[in-house]
Amino acid sequence: MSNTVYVLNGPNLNLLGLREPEIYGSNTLDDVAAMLEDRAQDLDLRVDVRQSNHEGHILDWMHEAFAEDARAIILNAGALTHTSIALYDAIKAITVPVIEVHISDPTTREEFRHISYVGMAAAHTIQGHGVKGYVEALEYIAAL
Ligand code: CA2
Repeated sequence: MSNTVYVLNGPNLNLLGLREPEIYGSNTLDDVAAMLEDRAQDLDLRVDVRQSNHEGHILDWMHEAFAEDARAIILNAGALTHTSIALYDAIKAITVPVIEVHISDPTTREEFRHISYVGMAAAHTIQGHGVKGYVEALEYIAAL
């Protein structure tokens, strides 16, 4: 098994820190990548942080993580969380543990965010802890 953790971010997360700071805070995705790289060093892990607005890219990256025998996947699938059975199937199909992360807590927001297909298949979920939830997910993976 490699020591690489894929950190996959779905639709609109390229806007992190630039829009809706009252919900998602003011850190950008580059800031999150820097935080994770920092923590990964201490934990003897490597992070590969990616973002796409296209569901197929996220699916292809999950398959890549499986083919590369990655340590784990941290997945913030954005709104695809609440719609994508394809992501559910991908998580079930691969043996790489998937940790679901949400910056906000979708269960306290609009009802359409209350279902998580990702969460139905993921090994663990961290939500509502802001961007530090990504670092917590990395620590969780290091302890597996
Ligand atoms: O809280 C989260 O991390 C979410 O996954 C974010 C998604 C939302 O659809 C989920 O319900 C919960 C939305 C991503 C939109 O990303 C933006 C980030 C900053 C500013 C604007 C949009």
